[in-house]
Amino acid sequence: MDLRSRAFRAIVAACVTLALWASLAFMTAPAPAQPARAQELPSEPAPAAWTPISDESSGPVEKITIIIPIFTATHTPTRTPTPPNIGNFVWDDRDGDGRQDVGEPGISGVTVQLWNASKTLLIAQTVTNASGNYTLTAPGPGDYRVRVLLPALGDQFSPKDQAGGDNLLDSDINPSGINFGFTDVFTIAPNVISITHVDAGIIKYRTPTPTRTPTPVNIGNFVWHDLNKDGKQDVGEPGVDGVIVQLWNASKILLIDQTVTNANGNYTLVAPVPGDYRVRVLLPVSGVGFSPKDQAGGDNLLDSDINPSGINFGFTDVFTIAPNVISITHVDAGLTDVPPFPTPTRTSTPTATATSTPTSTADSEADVGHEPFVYLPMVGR
Ligand SMILES: [Ca+2]
Ligand SMILES: [Ca+2]
Ligand SMILES: [Ca+2]
Ligand SMILES: [Ca+2]
Repeated sequence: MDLRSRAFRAIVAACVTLALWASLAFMTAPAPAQPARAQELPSEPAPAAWTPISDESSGPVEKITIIIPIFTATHTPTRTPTPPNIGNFVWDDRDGDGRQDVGEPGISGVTVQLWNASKTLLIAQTVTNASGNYTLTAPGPGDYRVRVLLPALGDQFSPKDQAGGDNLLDSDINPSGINFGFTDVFTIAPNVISITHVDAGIIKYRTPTPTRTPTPVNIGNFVWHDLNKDGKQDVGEPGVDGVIVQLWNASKILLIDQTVTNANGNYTLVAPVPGDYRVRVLLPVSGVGFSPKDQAGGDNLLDSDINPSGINFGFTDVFTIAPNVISITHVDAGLTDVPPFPTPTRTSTPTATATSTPTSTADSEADVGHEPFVYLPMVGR
């Protein structure tokens, strides 16, 4: 074919036109949705390339290079960033030391938030699960703070950074100051996908255990006539009426309470509070003695507890009333050689002596055991 032939030139012109139209169409691909733009195109001045090739204006055409722009979708292999996770533990710091100790459980239902570093933007929020764990997701690497909301009135945050530098065992929330409730700012580096050491110790408010008003403790209860003097409360051995029984402190310098046995030989003393005490029994009349102590094979309900001799003559040993005890009934006294009939009539009520402090019980055993004023009737025998 002759390159200068009219037909060939027409073909070339058509190809150029098509190529240009294709390029224009490609470059304005989104534009077809805009009718105005589409309408403008035909009215624009035709580019030079549109100039028809004519026999008069052009000489022989040896070579025509047609450059058709090719638009390919450029695929840049940028990694879609994995949103980093932040966690993970809110726990009940029962000893309040700021360490995650064995036996300190997680707390569920605690609101945990992710904030920007300047605390002006709440980014994410979640709630701890049944184990006290939480996960917040940050949008990407950067600087953040975690905030924890105290779950109940009176709760406090544990002291921060108290695990000797072990970030997995400490608490990271500021318990006071301008950043109260927030961690310090931490940075998530671009290559980090998860951090699990942002923890919060909470010292739960616990209703204080009400201090129990000590219930006065009753101490009793039996003074009996140990007929066979064996130190055991045997069948047929009666109680002794009218015997003075006292409650003393352990060191025997303070008389606390005093009473007198009833017709059945029973008595009750009242200790104001739990503590260490001694009971003292005053021999009613001259000639009466105490039974041997602790002779019932360990049965404290059947023996006598008064020292019949020695430095603590007339007293029991020290016994302790524990805080949970409201009554003890095993402090007993066996008396020997109790006269069968009342001797002298009641001449005086020895209440006055009760207030006198015996200065030295130890060095006057005989006197202690035989109070000269004690002449109480042995009635009811
Ligand atoms: Ca702890
Ligand atoms: Ca930590
Ligand atoms: Ca006996
Ligand atoms: Ca006893």
